[in-house]
Amino acid sequence: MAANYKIKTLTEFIIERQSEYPHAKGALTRLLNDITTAAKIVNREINAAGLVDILGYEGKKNIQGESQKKLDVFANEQFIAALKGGAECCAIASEENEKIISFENEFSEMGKYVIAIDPLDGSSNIEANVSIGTVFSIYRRKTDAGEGGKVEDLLQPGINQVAAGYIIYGSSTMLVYTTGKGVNGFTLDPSVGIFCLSHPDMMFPETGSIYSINEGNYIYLDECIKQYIKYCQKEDKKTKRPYTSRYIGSLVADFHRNLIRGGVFMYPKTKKAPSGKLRLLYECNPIAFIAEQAGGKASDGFNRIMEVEPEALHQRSPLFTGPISMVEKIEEFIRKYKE
Ligand code: P6P
Repeated sequence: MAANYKIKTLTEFIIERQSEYPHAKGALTRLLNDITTAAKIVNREINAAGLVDILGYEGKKNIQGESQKKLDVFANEQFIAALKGGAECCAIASEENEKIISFENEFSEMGKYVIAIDPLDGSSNIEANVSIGTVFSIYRRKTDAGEGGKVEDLLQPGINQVAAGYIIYGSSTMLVYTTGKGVNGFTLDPSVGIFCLSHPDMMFPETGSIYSINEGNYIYLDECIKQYIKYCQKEDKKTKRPYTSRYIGSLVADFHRNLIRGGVFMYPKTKKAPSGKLRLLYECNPIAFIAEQAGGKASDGFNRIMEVEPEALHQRSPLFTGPISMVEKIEEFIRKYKE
């Protein structure tokens, strides 16, 4: 007799929680549905990428000066199209575009939300078949409705996020998101194209034994981070050290593994990247919102990531995120060995 259990779909889950957001009147629900619609299309192409000629470089460079892979461009186009057509969003800041994309049509101009998005983070891993991801933040617009969104609608501190999430395109495709009342994970059933609740109420373990950093940057790191890495590698039965080093070079994949198994992710400033590498708006802030809602912490080494006031769309920030105790230990080293 098959277990008679009820799978909860993302749509059912959002509707069930709708009562927690009376002011949203379904708009947030529609926004999240727009995002997951685009994610399903991107997922299909990623899974097919090995089969069709969609790998390889589009021949252009994005505003980061990085060669754009066709999937980057494709993913960016899908999320922009879905959000533009959804009429809830009046502007987007995307990693792939230097300026904001303001939606100037009669429906979108009445949209109350703006989105910061990295449509396909870690895309340099595509041909290595390593998990990659989409990362997004949702904010309420600050400017009055009636025209397309403005850059000031996007330059908001992370504490103003209404929702944030990531989609990880891996051995299974998952959506993990928060609206400020916990973190929930949904796994895509590709046979029917439905995201089903698979990881309710996700929380970091109290502490962890994984540290994630690109140790290839060792010679470019500040002394405090070198000392912390040595701390991780020292034996101590009480704190389960030496820790295990796990780093895949794809933020969403590294963060997701650490959220599930307990570990700290670090992308500090280096001599090569004096402000860190990761982008505040569409990488650090959404990850920070999820981390905090999962009982963890996200800092730039000195400040809570979500309290940093953005000054530019693509500004970078150092990022340390994971269980509170692990992030605080790093901050202790940063204070102790500050140069
Ligand atoms: P590095 C991918 O390019 C990315 O933006 C993040 O997904 C990832 O965490 C980081 O860069 C990896 O950078 O310098 O270690 O290769």
